[in-house]
Amino acid sequence: MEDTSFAIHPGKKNEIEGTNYQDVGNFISLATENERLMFKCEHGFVNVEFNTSSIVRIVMNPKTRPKMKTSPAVVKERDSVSYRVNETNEGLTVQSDELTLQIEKHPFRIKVSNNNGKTLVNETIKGLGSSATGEVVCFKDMDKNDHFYGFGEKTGFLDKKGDKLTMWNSDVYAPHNPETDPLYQSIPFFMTLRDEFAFGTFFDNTGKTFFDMRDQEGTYEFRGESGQLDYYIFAGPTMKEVLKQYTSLTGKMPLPPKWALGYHQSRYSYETEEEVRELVHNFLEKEIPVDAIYLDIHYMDGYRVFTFDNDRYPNPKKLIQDLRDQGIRVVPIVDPGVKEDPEYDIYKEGVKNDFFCKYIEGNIYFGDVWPGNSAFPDFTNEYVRNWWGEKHRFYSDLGIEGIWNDMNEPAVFNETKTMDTKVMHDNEGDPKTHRELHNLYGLMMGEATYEGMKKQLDGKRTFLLTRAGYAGVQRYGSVWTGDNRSFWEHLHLALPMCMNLGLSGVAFCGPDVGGFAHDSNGQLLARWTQFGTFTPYFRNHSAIGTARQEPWSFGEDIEEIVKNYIQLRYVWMPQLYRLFKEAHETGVPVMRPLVLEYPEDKKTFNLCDQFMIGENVIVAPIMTPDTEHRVVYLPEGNWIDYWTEERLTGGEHHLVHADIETLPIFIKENSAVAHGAIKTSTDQQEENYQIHLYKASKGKATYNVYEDDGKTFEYETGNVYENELTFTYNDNFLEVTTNRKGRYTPDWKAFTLVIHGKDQLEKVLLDGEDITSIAEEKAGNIIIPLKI
Ligand code: MIG
Repeated sequence: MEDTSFAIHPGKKNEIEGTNYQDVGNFISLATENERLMFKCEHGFVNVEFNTSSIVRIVMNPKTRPKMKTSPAVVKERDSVSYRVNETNEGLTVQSDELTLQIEKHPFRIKVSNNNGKTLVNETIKGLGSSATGEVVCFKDMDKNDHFYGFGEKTGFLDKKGDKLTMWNSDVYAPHNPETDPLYQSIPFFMTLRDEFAFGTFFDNTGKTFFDMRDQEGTYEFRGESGQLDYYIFAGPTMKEVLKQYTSLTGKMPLPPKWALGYHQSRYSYETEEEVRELVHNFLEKEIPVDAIYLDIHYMDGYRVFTFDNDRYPNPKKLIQDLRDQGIRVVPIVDPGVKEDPEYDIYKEGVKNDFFCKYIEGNIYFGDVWPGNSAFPDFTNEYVRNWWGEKHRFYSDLGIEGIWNDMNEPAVFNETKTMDTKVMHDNEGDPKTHRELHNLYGLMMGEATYEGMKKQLDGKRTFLLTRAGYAGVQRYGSVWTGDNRSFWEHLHLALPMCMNLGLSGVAFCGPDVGGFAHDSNGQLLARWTQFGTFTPYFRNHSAIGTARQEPWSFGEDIEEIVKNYIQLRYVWMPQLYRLFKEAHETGVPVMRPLVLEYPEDKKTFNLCDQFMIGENVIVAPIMTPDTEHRVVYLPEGNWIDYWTEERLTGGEHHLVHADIETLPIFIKENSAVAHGAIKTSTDQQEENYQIHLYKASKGKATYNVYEDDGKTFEYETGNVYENELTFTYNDNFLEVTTNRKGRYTPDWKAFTLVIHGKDQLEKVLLDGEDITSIAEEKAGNIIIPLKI
C-alpha cells in the first residue's frame, strides 16, 4: 500500500512525527563527581564530562541519572581533563583548554564554543528534551552558513543541509535513489562547516535515530527512538582536526594488508572450482592484475557457514594454495544466520552454549535467510564473539586471509527485513532489546571476525569486508556500499556516498564496480573501472542472472581500457598506500571531497562529481554515456593534466576532453606523487619505485615516502621506511634534501626521481652533494636515480 497514492492519504496527516516535545525544563541542582557535572532538571537529568579537552560528552536521560557506560563504538577512555567552573544564579561557565560551555539554568540550555570564541552549538529556541513516546530529542541553532558532512553511507549529494536522515541498518536490494534511507551502515556522526571553521557531533545511540538537517525556524534536530540522548561535540577547528578527534574516540583503521588494496574480482557466484580456475586463468593469460577472488554463497554446503560444498568445491585447500602460488587470495562470504539443523556442529554448539539471540522468555529467535530457518549469534557477548572468531580457523587452515561479511544488518527475509525488535541481546551482562541495539549487530560481528582472523593469522594482517556497521566500523573492516545497480546514476551516486563515508571515519570503502544488479555494459564498465582505480576499495561484483562483467566481457576494446586502468591502480599503489598510512594515523580519508582541502572556497561546499586523492590530486570521472567532455573545477593554484602535462589555472572551471580511454586526473603544481611498476598482483616485488615531482620554475615541494612490509603489524613498532623529501628549485637549480626514518628496508633498493616541468636543470644538489652528472633527460622529464 505504501507504494500507491494511499501513502499520501489526507487521513494520515496526524502521523507526522516530532510534534510532541517536552523540554528538559529548569535547572534544579548540580552535583560533581569523578570530574563529571551532574545536573538535575525539571524533566530530566543531564551529565557533562570531557573526554579530552577538545571533546565534550553530554548525556540526557529524561527519567533517571544518565548511564555513562558508552556503546562499543567508543574505545577511548576519558582523559583526566582540567577544567574551570564558574557558577552564578543564572548559569555556569565550564571551560577546558579547548572548549567553553555556557550553561543557562532557566530553562536549561547548553552553548558550546571553541577557544577562538566561535559558537559551535547553541540552543536559543529549544534544547534537550523528550517525547511522551519515550524518544529523546535535541535541537540546535542552525546558522545560515552551515554545511553538513558525514552521516556515513547516504544517498544524495555531499552537503546534507536540508536532508532528513534515518539510522537503522537496512538491507535495501532496491532501489538506491536520493530518498532511499536508511541503508546498511549507521554512523550517527557529522561535521558542521561554518564560516571556515568546523566542529563535529556524534550521537552515540545504537537504536533508530533521526537527523533533521532542514532549517526548522532556525534549528536542526536529532532524536533517538530509544536509549539516551548521548552525544559528543568535537572542537575542530578544521575538518581534519574533527576527523582526528572523532577517530581518536571511535578508533583508527588498522593498515590493511597490501593485497586488500589491489584489484578484486567477485560475482554472485563463482559456483564451482573449475569456474574459479578458469577465471584466474583468464586474468593471468590476459595479463590483467588481480589480488583477490571472492566466493559468494554457492561455495557453502546448503548455505551453512564454515562449510564447503564438496561437489562444487571438492578440494578447497588445493584451490586456495594454487591461487596463492599465483599471487591471488580467496575471500569467502560469511553471513550471520546459522542454519537450524540439529546435525550441524555450529548450530549444535550455538544452542548448547546459549550463544544465539533469544526472546526474554528463553526461546531462540529464528529468521528466514539463505539457509532457511536460522538462528543468529549474539555478538554483543564476548564469549560468543570469541567462539565465532575461533570458528574462522576453518578458513585460515585452508589458507584464507580475508573474510566478507554480508547480511549483518542483520537482514531477514520478512516484512520488517530484520530481527524482531523484542529479541534480547546480552550486551556483556546488561541485557537490552534488539530495538535498542539493532545498529550494533554488524559492528560486533565485524569485531568477532576481524579479531578471530587476526589471532589465527599469527602476525599477518587480515582483511574484512563488511556490509553493515556502526560508528567505529573502521577498526575492523572495509565497507562496500551494497546492492547498487549498473546505472550511470549509481556510478555518480557512489562519489558523494564514499566521500561522506570517508568523512565518517571509514576511509576504506568503495562501491561494486560495474554495478551489482541490472546488466552492465561496456562503456559503463570502462568508466566505472576508471573511477574504481581511485576508490580506496576496488572490487568488481555483479549479481546472479545479470550480464557478466569481468574485464573481458564486452569485447577487446573495452577489455583493453579496463586492463589499463586496473594496471594504473598498481602504478598508483605506492601513493595510495602512503595515504592509507595517513588515514590510519589521522583518520583523514584517502578519497576526499575538495571541501576538505579547500574549506574556504565556496565552490567546493557541495562539489561531488569530482574528488581528491590525498591533498594534491583531483580525479574527475566521466559519468554519463557517450560523453567525451566534462567540466572540472580546479581550486586556487596551478594544476597539471596528468596525461598531457598541460598546465591549467586554478580558481576556474575548465572544459576537459576525455575520450573513453581517458580518466581526467590533475596534479597540483609544486607537489609530488609516488608510483610503482605494473604488476600481476601486489605479491610481486616493487622494482620501480618513483617519485614524480610536478614543479614550477621556482618554488618548493615536499613528499613523505612511506613503505613497510605490507603484511605484518610491525609497522606499529617502527619497522617502517619513511623519507621526508624536500625540493627547492629556482630556474635551473634544484636542491633535494632527504630525511630518512625507520628501520625497514624496502624491496626496492633505489628509487627514481622524475621531474616534470620543462626546464633544463644545470645543477642538482642532493643533501648538499652535487649530483648533476647522474641526472638525465628522458621523454621531456629529468630522471635522477637515488639510493634509499
Ligand atoms: O540478498 O550473497 O549485497 O553482494 O552477492 C543477497 C549474495 C545477498 C547481498 C550482497 C551481495 C551478495 C548477495 N547478498
